[in-house]
Amino acid sequence: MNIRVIELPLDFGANRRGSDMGPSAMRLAGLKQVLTELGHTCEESFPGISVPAQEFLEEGDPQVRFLKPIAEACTALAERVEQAVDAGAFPLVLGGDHSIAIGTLSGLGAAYRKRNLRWGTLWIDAHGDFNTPESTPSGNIHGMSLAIACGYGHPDLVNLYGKFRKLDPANVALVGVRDLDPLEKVNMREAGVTVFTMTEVDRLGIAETARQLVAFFTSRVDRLHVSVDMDVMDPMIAPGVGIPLPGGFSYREVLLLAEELASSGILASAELVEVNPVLDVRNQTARMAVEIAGRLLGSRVY
Ligand code: 4U7
Ligand code: MN
Ligand code: MN
Ligand code: MN
Repeated sequence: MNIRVIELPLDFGANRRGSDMGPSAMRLAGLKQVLTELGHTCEESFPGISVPAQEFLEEGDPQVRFLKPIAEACTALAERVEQAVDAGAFPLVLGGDHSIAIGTLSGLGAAYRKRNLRWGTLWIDAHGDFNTPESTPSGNIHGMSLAIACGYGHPDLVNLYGKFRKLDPANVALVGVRDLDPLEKVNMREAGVTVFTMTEVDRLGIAETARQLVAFFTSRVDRLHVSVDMDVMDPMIAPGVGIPLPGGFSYREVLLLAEELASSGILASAELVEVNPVLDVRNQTARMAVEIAGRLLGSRVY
């Protein structure tokens, strides 16, 4: 497969600084070597998208902080993601905080719409990222990105890259969820997304959860996008994230899930976000992210 690596080093969708260094940390952790050793070719989306540091920017509306620069950067990302799909490459997007998914999902939405392909998204995250400017307790856009792609939120972001709904919430599943805000929960129920909370993963076990997720997507869509927020992991394994929450995925659980998704036959793009080297210990969160990328792109020991 031809993998096109697309970076968006942006951290102002979140409260804590530092996830803008995520792409460098994942490269340092050997991303390219891992993918090339699996037999893939790796190309760069060049030139990169340049993002101003937070110090140079106006926060603007406190309910949608840094809306303008995020919209700008996400538009540039959407273009690159669409071009990658057009070129027949596998887009691998590196963040950045999770607000960058607005760009990724917009680009995918545009690319699949013109091909008349059904597509869905698996959101692997401790959070729902389903807030709106009305429901958000923080004003941070990384807590709104999935809602935006499904058509709920600030019009400048919902209509970014075209006035159409980028992603059908009926084709969205979340897994690993263990912290939702009260109104965010209401938004998610209204939209009708499918949720596997961490409690459900505990009950079913990860093998059965993965089986059900693969069945869900293969029965509904032609193409699957996977968005991995590293805070889904247990902080013992991945401490380098902005919002560490106890009780997350173990090392083996996330890798089994990734392998099952790889064998679904419909995985067509992926995104790794919220790696924060400032908060990390010896780059282990970036190394974990690279392992996940390797499994998503098909490593088998035997
Ligand atoms: B992430 C939060 F209030 N829900 O909206 C919010 F708890 O991309 C957190 O998943 C959002 O890391 C987390 O600010 C966004 C908060
Ligand atoms: Mn997230
Ligand atoms: Mn999260
Ligand atoms: Mn919360």
